[in-house]
Amino acid sequence: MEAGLPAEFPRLTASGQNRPGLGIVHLGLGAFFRAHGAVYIAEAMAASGGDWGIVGVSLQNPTMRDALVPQGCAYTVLTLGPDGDVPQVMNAVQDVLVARENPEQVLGLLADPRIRIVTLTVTEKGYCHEPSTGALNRTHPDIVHDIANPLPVSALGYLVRGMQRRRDAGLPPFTVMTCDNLPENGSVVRGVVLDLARAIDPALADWIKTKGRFPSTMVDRIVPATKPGDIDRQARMTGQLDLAPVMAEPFRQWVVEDNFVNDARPDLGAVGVQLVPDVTAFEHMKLRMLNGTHSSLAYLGYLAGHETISDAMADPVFQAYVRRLWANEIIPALTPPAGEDLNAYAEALFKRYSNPAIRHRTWQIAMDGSQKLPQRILGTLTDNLKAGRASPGLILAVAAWMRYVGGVDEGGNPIEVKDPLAARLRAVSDGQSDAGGKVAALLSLSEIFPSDLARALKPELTEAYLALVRSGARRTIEGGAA
Ligand code: CS2
Repeated sequence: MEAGLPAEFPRLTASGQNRPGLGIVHLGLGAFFRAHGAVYIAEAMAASGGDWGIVGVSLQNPTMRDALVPQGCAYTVLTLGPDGDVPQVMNAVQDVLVARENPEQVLGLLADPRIRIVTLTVTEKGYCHEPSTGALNRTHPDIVHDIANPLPVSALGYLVRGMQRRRDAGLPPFTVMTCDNLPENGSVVRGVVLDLARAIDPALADWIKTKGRFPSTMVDRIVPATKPGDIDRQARMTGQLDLAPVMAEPFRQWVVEDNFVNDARPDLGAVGVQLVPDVTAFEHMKLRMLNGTHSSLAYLGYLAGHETISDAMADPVFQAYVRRLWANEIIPALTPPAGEDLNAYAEALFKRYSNPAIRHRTWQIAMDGSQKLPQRILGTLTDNLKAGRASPGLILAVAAWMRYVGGVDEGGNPIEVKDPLAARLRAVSDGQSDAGGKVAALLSLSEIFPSDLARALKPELTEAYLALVRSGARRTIEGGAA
């Protein structure tokens, strides 16, 4: 047992009740899926039966397996609401594998006829695509590796080689259901899977194209990374030690395109999942209204010294800023999905962000900005430019990202920038001495910024960047420009 853990509590164990048969492999088992998709799937099995037990796969890191397997893969979801914390022990996960340790075992499982769905949360960068175009990055080292080797390293490699084994065994493909925050995420994963399959075996690409199903999904629940103190808190609350609890807000939503191989899926409709023919409008609403403002609050909030989103939301300057973003810049560029009122959605987000029990660090959300900005912020900026609508708040957010990736905060302290392009971003920014040069150099990264948008944004972005350097994030927002 690690030092400092509450050793007086017995370890959580899986309940003795009948466990479901296997049906799903999940690639990238982290906190989010365990508090979102896995909860819905467990509830769907409880409501309507079906064998949809989940095997989680970590691609690289054994930490999740090492925490979960000794406790029978059970874990606690602690819902942190205004009325207190509510623990719920989940038993839907049946096993956890580490792909890097045993790729053959993972491929064998993907070719198992019991597996009918592969779900994914591998974050934006896990799709090895160019965020601005959606095309597979054929020079990505993992993709170069997976084209040349039958034992893959990337999530996409596992999907393609898993499909290959199923085709060779005369089985139908599994449905690929991505749960990552990308627009038209089903089309994105379908596109990169087909690109990779074509490079490996063109006939396989045709087979996947005809028989494969890649439903798009909109996923939503705020689930900050579990912190060491959370383990202690969970143990004191339930009397059992869980080395992998997850902390989540009460709200959750899942909108799924009803498009599965042989219609085989858990009875998600029975537990509040919205099954629809087209998810696009829901994805745009969520990615722009939630994730777009999350990222804006993350960069500006971090620079202003706010550790979490709820800290930023306790600051009236940030409250007014986020309300202006929704009202003046984001909502006017959206088409509401059927049954949604965007003003009410914004009001609900305001309350969700303000929940002080959720300690969601601005630093965590600031991660991987190069992969997030296009769908969260740049799409709205493009639409606003076309409509002749001003976007001072979102432009300030992009300027704050530029400041942030420069790697030095407003007090002159280093920032630990986590991003697949971190080294390049830093070099590009350091290579220029003045604000105009830095902004222009960062805008020239075509995998993030389409060239038309870059050209149009440059003057205002340079102004905003200069204001951040001169006055700091909080005073710049307060000064009213944004
Ligand atoms: C956040 C999301 O970390 C981030 O970038 O914006 O994880 C966000 O909390 C979820 O998408 C909420 O559904």
